[in-house]
Amino acid sequence: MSDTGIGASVRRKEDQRFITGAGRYVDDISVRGQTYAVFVRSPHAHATIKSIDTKKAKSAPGVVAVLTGDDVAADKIGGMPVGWGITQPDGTPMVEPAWPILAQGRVRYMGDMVACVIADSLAAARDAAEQVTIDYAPLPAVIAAGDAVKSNAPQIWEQAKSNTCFHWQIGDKAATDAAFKGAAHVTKLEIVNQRLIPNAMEPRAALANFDRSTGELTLHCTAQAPHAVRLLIGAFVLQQPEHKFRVISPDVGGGFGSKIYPYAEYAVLCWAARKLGIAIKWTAERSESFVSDAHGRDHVTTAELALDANGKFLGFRSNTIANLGAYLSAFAPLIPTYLYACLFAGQYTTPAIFAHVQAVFTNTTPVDAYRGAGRPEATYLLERIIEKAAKEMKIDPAELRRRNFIKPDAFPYQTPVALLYDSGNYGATLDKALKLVDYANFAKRRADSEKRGKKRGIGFSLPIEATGAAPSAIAGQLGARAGLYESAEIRFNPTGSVTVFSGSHSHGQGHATTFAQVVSDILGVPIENIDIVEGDTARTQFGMGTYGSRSLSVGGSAIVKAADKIIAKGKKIAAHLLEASEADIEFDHGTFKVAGTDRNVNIAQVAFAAYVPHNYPLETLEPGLNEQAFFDPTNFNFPNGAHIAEVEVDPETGVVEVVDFVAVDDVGTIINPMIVDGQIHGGVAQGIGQALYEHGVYDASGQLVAGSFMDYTMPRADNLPNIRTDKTVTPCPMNPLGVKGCGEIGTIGSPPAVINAVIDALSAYGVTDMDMPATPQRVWQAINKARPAAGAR
Ligand code: MCN
Repeated sequence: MSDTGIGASVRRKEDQRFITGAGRYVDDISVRGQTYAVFVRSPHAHATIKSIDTKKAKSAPGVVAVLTGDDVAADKIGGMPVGWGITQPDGTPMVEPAWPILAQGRVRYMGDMVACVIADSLAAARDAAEQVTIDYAPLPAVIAAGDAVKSNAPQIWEQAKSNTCFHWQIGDKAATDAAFKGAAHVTKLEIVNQRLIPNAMEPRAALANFDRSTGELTLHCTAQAPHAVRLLIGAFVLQQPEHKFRVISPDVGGGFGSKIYPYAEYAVLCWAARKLGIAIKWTAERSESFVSDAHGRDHVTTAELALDANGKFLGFRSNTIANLGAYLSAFAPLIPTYLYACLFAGQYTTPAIFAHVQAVFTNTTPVDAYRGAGRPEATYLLERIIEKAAKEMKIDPAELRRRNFIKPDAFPYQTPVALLYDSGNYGATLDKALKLVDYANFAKRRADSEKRGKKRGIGFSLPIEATGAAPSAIAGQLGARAGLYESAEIRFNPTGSVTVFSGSHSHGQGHATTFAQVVSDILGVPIENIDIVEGDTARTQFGMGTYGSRSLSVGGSAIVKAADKIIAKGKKIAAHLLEASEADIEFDHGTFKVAGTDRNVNIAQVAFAAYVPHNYPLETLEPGLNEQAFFDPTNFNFPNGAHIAEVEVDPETGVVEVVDFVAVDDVGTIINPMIVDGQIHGGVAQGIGQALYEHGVYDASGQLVAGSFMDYTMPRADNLPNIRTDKTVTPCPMNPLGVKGCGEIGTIGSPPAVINAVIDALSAYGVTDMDMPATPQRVWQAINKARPAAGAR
């Protein structure tokens, strides 16, 4: 292994820019004469718009335009598109209500956009926005998923009876019901997976610029998938031809899923810029982000696990109501369905599984992918119910899981819920985690905590996820309305340096470093001579972007394919230069050599010959050294892990401290161990945030009361333990690098580990259940409902 190749902890190339303030984010970009947009948003969760008076605002100083839903309708601008369709069990399609880019006649959540004010300064736009007078007739609102399906619930969409967007199910119901009949023990669980608000450090922003001379529209925006934004907004909303529409996503300060999909603000800016022939900029305020970035999670579920007398899982069944918010966001239908219930086998051999999901509209911000997207909800449900079963059956929780593992020789393993797992060694991963956390001495640590007046608990979670969002063919059968491959181009420059263009996009994951490591390792080019270009539809081939921890396994594999093509062409050039037969040319780390001799040329010389073809086989070969590739795998890949949390609870205050967290993960072959650890640390921090602190709370009328950092608690450094990591490596057979995704496993694994640990700590008080976030108030209330008998541990 070279010190910059695959497997090396190379320092992140991009960090010099970021930590010296040289990062270039959307808000850093300005064009001459640009104007500024401010959106007027609904203060009501649900209301009819009786009238909008824009007269005063239009005549305010500096105002260029004030646009409303009427203007959108007059210009025949389309609604926001949905990228995934669901077919219901009865064969009918899901309900897909129109989502106009500015509200028309009715608002359906607090923050719904009613008007856009454009002015020559931000201050003027803000002042004028206050002068838009909207007469609302408030309507009753429904907020909680469980309430949306009640017979007296306010109806949000005429066509969605009982506020239901779709019913969906997977698995064999009859076989699962039969499995329950033969069970020695059944564990039941009712859980809520609370609403989360993503809160990327950089708020969403956009700058739309229409060039009247070329008819080209350029949109700078904070996007994880710029080509998808161009396709969906260009083709479905604006009818702006793709060759006249450039989307650039420069540096992005975190996205966590919330910047995947196109947003209506971007569509409004593009439409207005084109209509008025100007440039318009918008940057979200933090309070605006709280109400307008898509939210995550928000499920209520009842589930049952059937076991035999030895703790073998016989069957699992569940019923979930998933909150979609007021409108159908681009990938919302996918999250509580295929990305969720298809993971219900976990790491186990459960033979019969049946899941039903009812997805409902409510008067809340639309819900879509948030780090893990469906998979944290699945793991939370499964790993909570397994831990509960272990406690009820008095079987050690690690042992119960071990009895049910899919064994290493069983791969590829077909689960009863559609997925075909690629590889894994779950027992080895658990063993490493148990050793790392020193499980054998937990009782001693618990006794030490007790002496300090603290209750200590340990909790397990063994996550598995499907990453590498791709196989286009499978995704298409399941409802995807776009391809899910990735693309790459490797362009040698004449003097041997390399520019790599990827259809993916980094927003903190370190692609500039890890992708360069892959290229350097394969082609033998020094890492400092390799640049990675992403995020610009005019520079890169059509690509699908970053989500579902796919960039390395799908995008990195496209890079490998392009590199293979470079080597193949390089061999032909080298054969000519070395006057040898192509079949005799070997390539090794940057050197083409005639087998069995010391005659060789390096890849930089080959590149030079390709661009200065004075001595070149022009009759059979084109000049240049520049190759493109697309990669579409045949399956997902399946990272998995064993996460163990230890917590201490102060029974006087209810405060929970995570005192230890161990994450052993199998993410296949590792390109950069330091970056993978960073991804897992960040993911675990986010999961601890969900377990203990974060909650997107609405009041009954639909006001987002957790709408600022004063009310929505993000985890801080002093809330986190020193997260300890280790790895098991079972290379993925589905891609040439053998890699699995690592960007989400921490977020998926950690919430159940922490909550299981909290419940374990409180077991002395008879506590068997705890909702997230386990706030001091919730914990204190749980303790004080059932004070332990004197003398109890
Ligand atoms: N990697 C590696 N070896 C592996 C797997 C990955 O070295 N076996 C490296 C990759 O080359 C890449 C990084 O680890 O540099 C993450 O790779 P991957 O798992 O392929 O995930 P993506 O790059 O596609 O990132 C997406 C993923 C998701 S879905 C969310 S959400 C998320 C996340 O990554 N959002 C993030 N991590 C984030 N990190 C930051 N800083 N900010 C976000 O918004």
